[in-house]
Amino acid sequence: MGLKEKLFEKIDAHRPRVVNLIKNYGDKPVQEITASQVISGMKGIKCLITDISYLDPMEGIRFRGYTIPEVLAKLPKPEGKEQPYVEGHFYLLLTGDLPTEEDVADVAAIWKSKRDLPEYVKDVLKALPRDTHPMVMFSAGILAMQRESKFAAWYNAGKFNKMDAWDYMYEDVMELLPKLPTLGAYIYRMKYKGDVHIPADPNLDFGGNFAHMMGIPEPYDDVARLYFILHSDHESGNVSAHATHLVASALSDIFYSYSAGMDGLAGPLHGLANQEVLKWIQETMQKLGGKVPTKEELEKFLWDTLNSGQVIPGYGHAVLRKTDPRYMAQREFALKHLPDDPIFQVVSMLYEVVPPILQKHGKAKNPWPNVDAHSGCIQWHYGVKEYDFYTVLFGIGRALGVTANVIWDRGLGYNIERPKSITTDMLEEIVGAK
Ligand code: HAX
Repeated sequence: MGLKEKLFEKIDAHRPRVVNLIKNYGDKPVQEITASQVISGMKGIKCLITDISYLDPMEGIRFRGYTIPEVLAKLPKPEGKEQPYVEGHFYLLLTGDLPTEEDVADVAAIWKSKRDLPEYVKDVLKALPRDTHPMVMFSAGILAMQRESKFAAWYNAGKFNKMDAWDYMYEDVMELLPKLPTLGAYIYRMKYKGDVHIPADPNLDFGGNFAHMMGIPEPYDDVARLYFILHSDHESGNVSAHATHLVASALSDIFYSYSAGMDGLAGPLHGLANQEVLKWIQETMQKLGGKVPTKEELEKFLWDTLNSGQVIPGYGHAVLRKTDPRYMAQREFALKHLPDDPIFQVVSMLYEVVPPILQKHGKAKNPWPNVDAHSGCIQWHYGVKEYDFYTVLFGIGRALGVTANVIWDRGLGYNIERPKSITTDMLEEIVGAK
């Protein structure tokens, strides 16, 4: 059975559960909400629903119920490669089932036929000043392709109905996803490599072809596969996933909605953390004599950082309470492929010395490293030294999860999002503050 047929079977089987919840349990309370949750970014409010991934505080992210080590072990891999096909991971996110080799080959065949960028997208990118941020280029390139949307054309033709909307959203997603590595590599080579481009290799998969178009040899193809899979989804309340879902809830197509998600990812509190960690490590090394510091030097530097009121970048997490498995997956890769890299050695030393210091410091609820403590170091090692580009890499990966979510949103007929706001006076009155 092809991906689309399988998906429809799953959506159709799921629909009665949503109807049952709304019809028979619609007025049951889910939780109590406090004033601080209302004021402080709605943290912990259970008001979104997704089956694509779930973030367990102790285990980290589970994709369709599978932990990261399970996903990396169970998904099919290209011959002779260490990391799985991105195509297979998308199949898993979308259907909830592990793909066979044949399923992966089907997705790969569809994606290969759709990965060329329209010429007008290149024109849009070229028209932007060359010092434009790569995330602006990425978002603009995606938005420019909106004219390709089958969902928008179908809606505009007056044919919209809730039962079929997933089909048009699916078609748009399958048009968009394979173009993202091409768009990312095009931006990279235009901006940083003298506008000299490398054509796609028809024999390569999503991750392999991205590495090829970036002009970076093996094992960067495995870095790309790993990176895209690790960043694919993190529940649906993070800014990029939520923004994509929110905009799509207005029945905007995937080009509008994913572009909006990328605008959120570009913010310093979201997708920028990986470059900030790398910058901090490099500045730390600089301050400590331009070499790998000793443990004692590093410990003193970390205490000075904390005592001056700053945080240790790459450590702590709003939900996780142990080492981020996305960090561990990258650490395993680095231990095998770049054990002597000086930046990795500092990353490793930090892993040893930061947690006990943060525990002694006593503030951070989670003293363990998050994904961003590691990712910049691997990119730098393979020659991607342009910090600003790192968020584009994150964005290509994030597309896999957020697009799967939006297809399901349409499949299950979820409504336009419209939470209620109140004034400060009203909140004060509700909680008895005046
Ligand atoms: N170093 C020093 N202090 C830290 C800390 C760290 N790495 N992490 C948390 N704390 C402090 C907080 O600043 C807070 O102090 P105050 O009470 O004085 O405000 C206290 O410990 C409690 O914070 P928390 O509840 O443990 O953590 P939050 O949920 O508030 O914040 C953050 C989570 C990830 C933002 C936080 O741990 C942090 O700033 N870490 C460093 C930056 C970083 O690594 N960001 C990347 C996050 C990964 C991610 O989600 N990417 O998308």
